[in-house]
Amino acid sequence: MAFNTTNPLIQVEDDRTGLSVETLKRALADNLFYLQGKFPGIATKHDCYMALAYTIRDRLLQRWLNTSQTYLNCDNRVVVYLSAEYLLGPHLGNNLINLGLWEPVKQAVEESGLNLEELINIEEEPGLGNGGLGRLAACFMDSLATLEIPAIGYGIRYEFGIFDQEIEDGWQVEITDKWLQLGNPWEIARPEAAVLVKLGGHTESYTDEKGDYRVRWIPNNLVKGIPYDTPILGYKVSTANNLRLWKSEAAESFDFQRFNMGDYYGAVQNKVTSENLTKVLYPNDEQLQGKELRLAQQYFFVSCSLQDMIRIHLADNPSLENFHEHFAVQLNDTHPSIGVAELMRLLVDEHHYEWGKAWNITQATFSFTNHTLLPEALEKWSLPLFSQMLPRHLEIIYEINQRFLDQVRIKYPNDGDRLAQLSIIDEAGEKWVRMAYLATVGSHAINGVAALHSQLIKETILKDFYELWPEKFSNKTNGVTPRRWLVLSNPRLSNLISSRIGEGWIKNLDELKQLEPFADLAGFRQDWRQVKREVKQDLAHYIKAQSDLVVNPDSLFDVQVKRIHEYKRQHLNILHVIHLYLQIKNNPNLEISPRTFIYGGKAAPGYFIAKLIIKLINSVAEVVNNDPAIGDRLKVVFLSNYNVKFGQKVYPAADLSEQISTAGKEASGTGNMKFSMNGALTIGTLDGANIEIREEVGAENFFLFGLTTPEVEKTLAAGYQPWEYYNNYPDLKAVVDLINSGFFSHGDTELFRPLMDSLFGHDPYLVFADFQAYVDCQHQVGEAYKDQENWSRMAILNVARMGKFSSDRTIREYAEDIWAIKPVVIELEDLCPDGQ
Ligand code: GPW
Repeated sequence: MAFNTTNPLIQVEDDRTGLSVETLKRALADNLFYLQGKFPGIATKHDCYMALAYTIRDRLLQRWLNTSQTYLNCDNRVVVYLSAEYLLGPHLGNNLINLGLWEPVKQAVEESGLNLEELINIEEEPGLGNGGLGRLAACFMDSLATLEIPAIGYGIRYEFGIFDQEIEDGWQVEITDKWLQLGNPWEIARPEAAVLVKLGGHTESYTDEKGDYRVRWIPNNLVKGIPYDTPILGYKVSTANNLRLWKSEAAESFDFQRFNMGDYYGAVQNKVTSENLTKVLYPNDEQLQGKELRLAQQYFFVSCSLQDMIRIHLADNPSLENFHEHFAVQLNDTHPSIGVAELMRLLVDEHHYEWGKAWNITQATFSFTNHTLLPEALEKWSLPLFSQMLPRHLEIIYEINQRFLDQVRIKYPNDGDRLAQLSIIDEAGEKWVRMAYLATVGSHAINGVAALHSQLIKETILKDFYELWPEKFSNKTNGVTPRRWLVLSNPRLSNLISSRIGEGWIKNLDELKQLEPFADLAGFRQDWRQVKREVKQDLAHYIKAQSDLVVNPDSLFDVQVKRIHEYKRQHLNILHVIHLYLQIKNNPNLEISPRTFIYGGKAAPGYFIAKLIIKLINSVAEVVNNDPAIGDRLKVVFLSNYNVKFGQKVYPAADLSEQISTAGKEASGTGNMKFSMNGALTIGTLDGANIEIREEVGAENFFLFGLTTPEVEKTLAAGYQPWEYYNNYPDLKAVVDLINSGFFSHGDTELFRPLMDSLFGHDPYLVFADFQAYVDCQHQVGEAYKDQENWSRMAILNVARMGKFSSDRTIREYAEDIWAIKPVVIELEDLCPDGQ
């Protein structure tokens, strides 16, 4: 056997690194036998998937090791992304794309009598996030690696990720996600790098040998954090950054201590508590629950990560004085913001830095991204809960707050109101720790995720902070990775694009601009429609398999996929469906563009109205889909268990992207970008990144409707009267009356009452106020779709103008403006240049 590996110094069998089809086939068979313990004859599809996954992992290990070695050997700055969520999606297909191995692997798999697509589909996706925030973290990890930026992602290895959704009798049912059940070939546990995290107890002051006043924290529980590492490959570069996720375990020594004192129950109880810490992801998107376990999760992963960084730093630095030069730490919303107090504790209590010095290091280390203005999502922890779990951190936060407010006092003497408004501790009634304030005070940079949102941050939730430090605030409009969201998910369109403008756009999305002239070529538009038609056909097959519904691939695919939320207004969408239904019923010969309405999204298990919206959609579907008078002019389908995997099927097949949140409520949105990148046109409000998408693609290629943010505010301030809209707009009245009559609920007039009550009673999302504008705009959409040539033209221009919305652009902006970091090229050849 030859030893021609890519690394001449590491002699391993070429079976593990070779890239020829023959070698890949042999590796597949070997892994099936040696790792899965199966012969081909008795192997399950999952065994084959595992064998293939290990085959690919072998071929990326060199990149992974070289990357971490390179980062250790040189004194580079490293970006640390701290996020409680990473919604990664399946790894296999993405890794094949990024390694450039799709073709040989496909051939090897086929020659082994298997089907690559089928194996890729078997992978259980790591659903370690709720929605946009977690998916953004995953896109950022992809872009960081592709841009060859040294980066570590830290997070939580939830044993149970976001629940699986099933629909029973139209209602959402939650099923436990068991993504780890059959093993995870992409992670490597590193028990040797475990760390200990304290919880609870009390603090004591003492004087050290030098006579200095110090505080020590005597916890009543100790938890062990075990890191699990997953490689994140860049696209066609040698960089493979590390995603390090922490799993909690009981710290045995602590148990023994208790056990010896006779507290057997207490010892076992602590073990249970410790192991529960990372069991399950809280399934609430943008809804604070205030649960103790959630705070423990946040503190646990942040403490593990900071301790890990300190260990890495001290391995080749004499002190922590230059810690902030080594690490730029980005806080993904407030979920990891306890890190500000934790780094202070580590520096002051454990490494004996003087407060002022520690504070400078801390502020220079952290920067903070806010992702929402919704009041119910702004994290605050009750003081009693906080002090019970993190007594030392509360003391530190008091000290941070006092010193901060002293500064404010100097700048604004005699302004008690301002002090109360800026205080990290909310003392108006019940006392709370305001985490966005802690993050803001502890960071040198604060950003929002789209232009409008960044502006609103400065005018609303962080207004007083903006007045203090205007220079800290900036905008970083979100983006998405074109590797997963175009190359992997839409190979047909990707190939069509590349056939005309080459493959440069995959790494430099601005190159899509070169497509613009093709919009005027009838032949290209024809090819474009052909691709869209095939992709829609694929989705139609999927819909048939999942819900036994036949949909027409020539109908307009009108899609809304995202978490179910009142502010995202899935109910506005279904009201329009009912309106169209009534139009046809009242005018049986009405010629409308046939439409297929596709919905997908999970509701937080405790969010009753969101679950009722799902029930309404399914109830309308049942009636509309089975009414012979409608034929195939309208079909409505709610596809269950919307996740990354399903997103990859649905974005490419959409004609129309529903981005209809109440203006001012959706911080950015990222689904809007994925749709547009795949050639869907948008119907949307002037909210979040919709505004910038419209600016890029041109107002004439975007269906705009609805109140603007100032109009929303004005309407609410004037005392919004939903009844007036109901009385003044006959189309709205007809739709609402039909629901209330029990038409969609087998005569039950009570079923949808809570939803109707909220729309009539207290609706901060102004559904009725935007109804008529939405219906009118949808009418224009339907008319526009009749002109297929022009529709294709608009779709091509949408794609051609999406360059801005690559997460590569976003990451470049963070790298330049906030992190001050440069790429480091990883060489595959010299892992150990000195032969160490
Ligand atoms: F509340 N987002 C989310 F700000 O998906 F933390 N979950 C969340 O818990 C929050 C925000 C949080 C989303 C925003 O809703 C969306 O507009 C944005 O595009 C996305 O975060 C990424 O920035």
